[in-house]
Amino acid sequence: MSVRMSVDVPAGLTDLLKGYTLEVLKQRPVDLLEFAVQHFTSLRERRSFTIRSRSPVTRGVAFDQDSAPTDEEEEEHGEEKEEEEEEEDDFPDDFTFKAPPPSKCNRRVSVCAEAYNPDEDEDEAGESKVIHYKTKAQHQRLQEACRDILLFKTLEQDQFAEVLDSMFEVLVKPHDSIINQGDDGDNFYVIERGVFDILIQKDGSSCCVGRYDNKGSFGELALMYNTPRAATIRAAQEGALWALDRATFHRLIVRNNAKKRKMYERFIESVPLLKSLQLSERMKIVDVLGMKSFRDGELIIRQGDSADCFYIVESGEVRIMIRSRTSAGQRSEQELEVARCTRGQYFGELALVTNKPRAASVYAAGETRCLVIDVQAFERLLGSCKQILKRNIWQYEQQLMAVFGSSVDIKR
Ligand code: 1OR
Ligand code: 1OR
Repeated sequence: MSVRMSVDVPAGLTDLLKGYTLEVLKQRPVDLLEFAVQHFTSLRERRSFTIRSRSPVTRGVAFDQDSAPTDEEEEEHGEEKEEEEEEEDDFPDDFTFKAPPPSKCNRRVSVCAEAYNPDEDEDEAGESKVIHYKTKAQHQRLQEACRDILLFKTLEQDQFAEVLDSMFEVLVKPHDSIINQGDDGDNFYVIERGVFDILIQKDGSSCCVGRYDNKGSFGELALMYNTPRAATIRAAQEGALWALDRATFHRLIVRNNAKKRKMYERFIESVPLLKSLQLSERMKIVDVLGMKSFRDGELIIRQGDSADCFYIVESGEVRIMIRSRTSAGQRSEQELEVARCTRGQYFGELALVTNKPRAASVYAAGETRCLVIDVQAFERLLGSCKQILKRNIWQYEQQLMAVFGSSVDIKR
């Protein structure tokens, strides 16, 4: 005999669970329980928060902007809605979740830089906007983490705002693998805090080739070139990341790269240091570089600081200044100009090649624009230029002797 049980499913429960499930499928968190805590906490905070954010999102964890009300509609129905919200479930009955555009994660094709044309990648990108609600504090932390991310530096302001809207927080515990070498790419990650090891599988064993220390970003390669993940990224301690999904990364970053290539192709070709590289290698440099502008006299590099990037002057000029120490160990007050770099010349390579602190301070002489490459990309992409860099470093030593004489010891 079969027994029928009648169970009352509380209103809103299905949508609540559906929302969580969708987010899990989209974001693929490492820790489901931790993610559930974050997800539902964020929902609860949102409910008790009168939302007046720049983006027109009023509810929902991530949904298509089209389904959100406009500012005018919000104004009109403002009071009414606040009352409604008091009594309402988390999701209204007519709320529809929009699944992210299908990813091509299961398509694992190796694409080299020349063959890949982001302009042709219309369908991959999709046009739907995904917005992840953030509290004010979260938004501030996200902005701070993204301030120096080179891939974002050449975006227009509204594109950058869209990127921020689309990002979501991922909390990690020690030993969590955020990315596994060989996997398909899902997200791009920006570090808010934490130390992350870069591991490469070599001859059957895993070798740590570098580390991110509380700043930077990773996971762009598999998304840009549709290749398997090139390295494993593992948390060395508890930390927090901000993730950008593959579709949004394509729509905003990869498309922007097509523009960047057009803008910088000729210039990069003319940089003597990069002459020996193949076109595809130069394009890979363009894909990951950022651009920074400096005002007259602005400090670009401070002597003694630790190094995380390398610069090429695009326009203007920089002054290389050295504060020496005498053999008695005294640091001289005065900085002495030892060199200048103009368009096409590079600086900031020395500390990356020698693994030592910055050997000099660098200031902008007039309005200056520089292309910037981070240390990981420098290691990855400029390995074959190292001979040239080393030869030029030897020239510094000679200059040094000529300027200060042999009695002066330059310490950083
Ligand atoms: P991804 O999508 O391939 C792994 O996923 C990420 O690790 C990769 O993007 C980069 O963002 C990041 N070689 C390859 N990938 C690296 C490297 C790297 N460093 C960081 N990533 N090398 C180490 C350079 C210090 C070269 C090793 C031979
Ligand atoms: P960095 O990473 O040490 C400062 O950051 C940059 O200034 C350095 O890389 C070089 O790119 C540049 N002559 C010319 N340029 C120099 C010199 C230098 N030192 C650093 N940079 N030196 C000769 C002085 C007459 C000093 C050599 C130690």
